[in-house]
Amino acid sequence: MVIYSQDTASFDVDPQCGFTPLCPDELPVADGDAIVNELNAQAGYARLRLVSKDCHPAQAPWIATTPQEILQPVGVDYPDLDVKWPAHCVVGTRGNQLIPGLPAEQDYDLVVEKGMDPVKHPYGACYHDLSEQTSTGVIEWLRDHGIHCVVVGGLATDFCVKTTALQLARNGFTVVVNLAACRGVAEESSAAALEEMRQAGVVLIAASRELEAA
Ligand code: VGL
Repeated sequence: MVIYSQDTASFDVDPQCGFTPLCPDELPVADGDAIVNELNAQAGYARLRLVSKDCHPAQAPWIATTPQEILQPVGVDYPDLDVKWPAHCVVGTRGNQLIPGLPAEQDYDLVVEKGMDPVKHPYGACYHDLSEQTSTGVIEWLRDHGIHCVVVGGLATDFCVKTTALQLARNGFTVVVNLAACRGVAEESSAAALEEMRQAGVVLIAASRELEAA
């Protein structure tokens, strides 16, 4: 795939220790820390590089207190929450930090924080809520910077990467998901995510070697 770096951004979606085996008590995605080289490689094709971060509070209604609660619905009292998850990526903890080997936060062109509000647990990086009412500013920022194409990688394929890619595609960007720069929570939902992204017009590539600079 030919990439015009001038109008392309590389988007590292939630590449945080809390989604890797480095933090086994959080939400470890198998091999989640193995995405670093591919994220760094895809960024070489883009003029701008941004990163999103889950920045969760230590206590929230969506946090499962027992393993049995994981993936159970939070309940009707919280219209902007869906299911429960283990606590992860809490501000001020190691889980919140970027995976070692990625740039320091200040070296990204934009850092997008999400998930701070305890009654909201968004997956996509473009909106602060599941209902997509409140923008995080990513879409506006990309437009303001003349970006038309976004190369996406990160964690996890079946949740935050998928939702972010779909949001960008719906907003008119050409979206390329670099599968070598992603890992999923579960096999079945990751396969379904790939299909959903493909149907939305997202381009799936196996690895950054499929990119060609122009
Ligand atoms: C994620 C599940 C729960 C993700 C975040 O980053 O994909 N998945 N919270």
